[in-house]
Amino acid sequence: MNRASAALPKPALRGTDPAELAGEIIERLTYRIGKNAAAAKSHDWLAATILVIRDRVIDRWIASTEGTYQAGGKRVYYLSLEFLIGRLMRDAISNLGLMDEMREALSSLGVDIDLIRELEPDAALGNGGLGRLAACFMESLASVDVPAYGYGIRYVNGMFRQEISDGWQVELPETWLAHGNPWEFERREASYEIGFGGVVDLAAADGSGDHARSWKPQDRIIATAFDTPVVGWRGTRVNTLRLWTAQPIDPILLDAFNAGDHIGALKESNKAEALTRVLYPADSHQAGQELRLRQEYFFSSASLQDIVRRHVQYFGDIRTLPDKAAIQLNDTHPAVSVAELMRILIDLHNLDFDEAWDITRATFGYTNHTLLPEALESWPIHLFEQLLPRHMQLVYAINAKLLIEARRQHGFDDAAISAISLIDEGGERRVRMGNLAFAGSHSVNGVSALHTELMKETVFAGFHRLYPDRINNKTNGITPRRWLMQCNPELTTLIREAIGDAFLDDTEKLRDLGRFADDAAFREKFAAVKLAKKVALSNLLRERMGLKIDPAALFDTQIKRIHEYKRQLLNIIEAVALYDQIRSHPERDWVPRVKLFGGKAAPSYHNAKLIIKLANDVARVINHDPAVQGLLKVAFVPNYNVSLAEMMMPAADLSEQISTAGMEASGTGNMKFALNGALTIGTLDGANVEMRDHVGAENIMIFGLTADQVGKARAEGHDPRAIIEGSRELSQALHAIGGGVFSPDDRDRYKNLVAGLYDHDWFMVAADFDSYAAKQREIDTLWGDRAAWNAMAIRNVAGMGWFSSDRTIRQYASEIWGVL
Ligand code: B1N
Repeated sequence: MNRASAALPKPALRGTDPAELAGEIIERLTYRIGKNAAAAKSHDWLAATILVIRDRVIDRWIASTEGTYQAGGKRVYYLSLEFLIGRLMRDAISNLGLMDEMREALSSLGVDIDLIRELEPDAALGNGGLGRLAACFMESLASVDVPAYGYGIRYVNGMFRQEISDGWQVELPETWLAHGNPWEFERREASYEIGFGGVVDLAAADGSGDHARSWKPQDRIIATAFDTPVVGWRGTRVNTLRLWTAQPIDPILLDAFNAGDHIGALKESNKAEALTRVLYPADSHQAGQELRLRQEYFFSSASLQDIVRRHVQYFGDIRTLPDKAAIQLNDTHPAVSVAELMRILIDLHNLDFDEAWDITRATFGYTNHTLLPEALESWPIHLFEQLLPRHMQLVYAINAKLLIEARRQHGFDDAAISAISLIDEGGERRVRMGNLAFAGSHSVNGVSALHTELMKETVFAGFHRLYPDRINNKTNGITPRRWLMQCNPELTTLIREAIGDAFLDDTEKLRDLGRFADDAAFREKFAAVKLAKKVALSNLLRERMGLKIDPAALFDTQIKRIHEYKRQLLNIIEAVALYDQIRSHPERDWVPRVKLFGGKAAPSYHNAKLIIKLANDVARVINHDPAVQGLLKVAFVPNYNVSLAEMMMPAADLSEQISTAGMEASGTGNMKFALNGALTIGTLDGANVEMRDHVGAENIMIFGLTADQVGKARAEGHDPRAIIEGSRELSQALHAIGGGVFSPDDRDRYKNLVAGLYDHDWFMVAADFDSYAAKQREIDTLWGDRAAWNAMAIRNVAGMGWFSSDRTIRQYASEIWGVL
């Protein structure tokens, strides 16, 4: 049905008056939920409220989509296996500018919007920074008015819920869809067949026969789209996040069922269901199972088919694809898309290889998010070939073209050839997804200046020699809507009173706040906002975990995935050293501190889980020791997620960004803290380097080895044992931990963890300890001069405007995608 829509009636646009909103909420409650106000529970009010705000979103969604079709311009496609979105209601209300109206409407019905909004489950379809970045990017794409689609998987079980039991992490499934999801719309017409396995007809594939039938998959599955609208700031534009779910072609094998095989009859159903069931919970680590590769191909193929179908439908000629579509690969997880587009162009659209290759490279861009060797994706040839036989052929063909060019035109020797090859020949032969993504893209970017330089020097040095213009930097950013205006309306109001409203649309205007650092009255108000956020967090932690903390203490916070390179261990060891010092010198003027930790460990990551246990063991001992006099508290906050981050970022005084230099690609939590007025203690790693440039070196606490020094120490061999023995503080703390002072029930629990520091200390914990501890004592002193502290915090807020994801997206748009 394609009727001229102008001739058909249109719904009246929805109003924004509080009385009208209240009336509609009652209407939805009655006719959609089936309850009257007297019987309605909090979750019913939430559902009715979402339906009302959703209508306003839909009005703009349809307008945006119509506008895009009419303009016929280029669209951006962001392919990501993770979108860590969090709650959506406040985001939608706030971006539509209806917060006051909605609050009033609900309050006229006797409902507190702040209470019901907490009932919305987090959409946690991601692990950490990479997934949250994708969510910030979606919001910024809409805010800066770029027509864009996000493509991903509609996991039934997203990130696991973390419980802490006897100090250990326990993983439980989180069922965010259990009570339905009012934000999604199934699009039955957007359905594609995805094949796996089978054989390739060789005669057909070599260019002679019928291309379309060269691959005969053995298994087939249907991908169906679910669309979620993403509202930009001030509702300017609403884009689509399209998530795929898998369905069987035959839901039930009736022959089998009728023959009495009731379980076998559901085989296809179960297979399909398993595919989009669960998010792999490994962050910065390769998830090596076959199911993961199936997920990657499933969503890549569905997205590519959808993009190509849309293009051909509207523009007719597949050859103009790069003029109308920019596809960004969020890390290598969708890298098989490069081979999939080649297959579609060659096998289904009959293009020759070279032409298909030009189109492919002109269409794709690839963002790298990590250089950690254990996170670089590669798949065993046999697995790849068995699951995707046609794609395997294409990978070989691409490789041949690449390596011949490198050898003949650039004189690459054997070592240089093997470094850029799409096939890793060391040991079991594997397909290197990073090299495939690099070769198949016209742009390859890192996520901070330092990370991008390291890409050129290390993992992609060979490719950089071959294509010196391809690698570029796009420093990450965060959306100031969620990470300032929504999570900290109090600070937002204070800033508006000081410098006006311009920063709401252009965060670089926050610069104007800098002059208020010297204004004593403003500093007082700024400190009052911070204290209010600390009180709110203290209340939450008391309710949730029975934790009692003093809001007047220095809140020292490290929240992020648990990973050895992020060095939560360094922070814990320093807590132990401080504990020793407080006990030895109770007469000194110690600064009351609360050390807060939060974060999830990959379920199979032994040391990360042990570090969680250690934080809890250390917390138990320190928090119960009367000799500490409450001057130091340590707490591990369970189930860190987006919603908890929204409470913890605004309440922090000190932000811990202490990764081993050269290992954190960017970090984005670092930006959220500083934007909310925390000072940073950090290494010169990732985006910390650029944060220092923007807030001023005198307003950030930098310590430790540089990336160059870490590289040298590792290359030349360093002696952690000598370092430890040379530091009284460190050796005492390690002695206590390793000897079982914090684990009397199992004295050897941390023996190996500590032995690792003496033996190799890959993450330079020992090497950086003294400089870290000294910096912490400087921080104690600074805290004593609260005027100076607050002035620095204000200068941090003032300097963070550049780290808006609007800026990042504008750079992608103009420098990579050719839109804007
Ligand atoms: O991506 C973030 C960066 O800010 C962080 O520094 C970086 O660690 C993070 C495999 C990853 N890199 N790689 C991953 C996640 C899941 C997975 O299965 C790798 N995450 C990052 C945004 O740029």
